[in-house]
Amino acid sequence: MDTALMPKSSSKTEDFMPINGTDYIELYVGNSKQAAHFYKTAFGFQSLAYAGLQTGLKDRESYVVVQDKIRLVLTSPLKSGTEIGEHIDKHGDGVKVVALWVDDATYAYNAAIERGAKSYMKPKTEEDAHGKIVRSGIYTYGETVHIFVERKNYEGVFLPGFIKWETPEFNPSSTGLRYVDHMVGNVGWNKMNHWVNFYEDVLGFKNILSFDDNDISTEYTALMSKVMSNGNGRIKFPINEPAEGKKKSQVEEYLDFYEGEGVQHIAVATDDIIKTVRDLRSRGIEFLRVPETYYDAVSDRVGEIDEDIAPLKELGILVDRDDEGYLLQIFTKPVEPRPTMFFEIIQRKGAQSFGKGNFKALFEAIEREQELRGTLH
Ligand code: TYF
Ligand code: FE
Repeated sequence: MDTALMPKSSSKTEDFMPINGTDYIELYVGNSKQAAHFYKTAFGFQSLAYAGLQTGLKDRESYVVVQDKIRLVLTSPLKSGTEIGEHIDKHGDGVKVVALWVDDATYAYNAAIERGAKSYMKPKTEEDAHGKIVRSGIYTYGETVHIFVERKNYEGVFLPGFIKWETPEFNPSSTGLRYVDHMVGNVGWNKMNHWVNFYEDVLGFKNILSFDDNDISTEYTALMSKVMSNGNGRIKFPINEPAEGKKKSQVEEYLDFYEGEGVQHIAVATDDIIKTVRDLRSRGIEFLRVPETYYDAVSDRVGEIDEDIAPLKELGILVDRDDEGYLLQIFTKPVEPRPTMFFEIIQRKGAQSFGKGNFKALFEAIEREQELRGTLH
């Protein structure tokens, strides 16, 4: 059949942008060597790959760390005046690339560009002794980009140009983090629907959940959020925008400090959140706390769960239930000086939602942090 003659509705029902999962997340940071050390020591990542002066690069150095399916690339410039350095000057440390694993990076790029995406990187083949990789890229919100990675003909450690990074004397154990569950973007005032349409039109994602300012508000602050998911559900991108309240929305605070739109949090999944959080705390990771009274009502709200309430209360882990099951989640404080990016640790026990029942307690905890740093006006 001539596909040009196919009605638009039928091409909309099929998944024109198959994505296998998150490939890697690249952060532009002031000191990639020390950042890699932090992600190993505090979060339990392992050394994976390196590219920099030793591999012939003159302008940048990247360290790649891995924990199960999660790969983080930490990149810093080696001189002034680079695009990376300018990104860091403007935004502080933050996520530049959310890389998506696809079977065909040339097709993915052409499909996205045809549907209106702005090009970041034309399809490019990179080769070494271990095979070849094709990568291409498009812009999303702010200066953030998506890079499509095709690795079906590659057996190397990460990407061509990278060498294995081995640190036989220092390999802190895993904290049980398994995969990227979702990644949240903060976008500008009244820009949520623009980016919802972008993910629908350009990548064929669907809006699976929406929260308005009535769902997500406390007495003082508010935001709105829509969750976008790809066809197989492996990629979930909630998009937040600030909303008016008596005081400054946490999303507006982010936009002020990041000086633009960007990734707000990376949610990583574990199979044993009590063990993971206990381990992370012992390694110096700081988490937001809800008041102890949160736990007085938790059993009535979520019913029977496998875990004892005592360790959840001790560690500050939150619980929520939906039609399909329940979830446990907790949020770190920002992991850089600016109150911008943070991590969520999540364990799903059937629930595919995002913890709506925790929003109020969580946002009040965030407000207490805003108050402490003097940004809750
Ligand atoms: O990803 C989510 O939707 C949840 C809740 O600023 C959430 O983790 C939403 C907005 C926000 C912090 C957490
Ligand atoms: Fe989240």
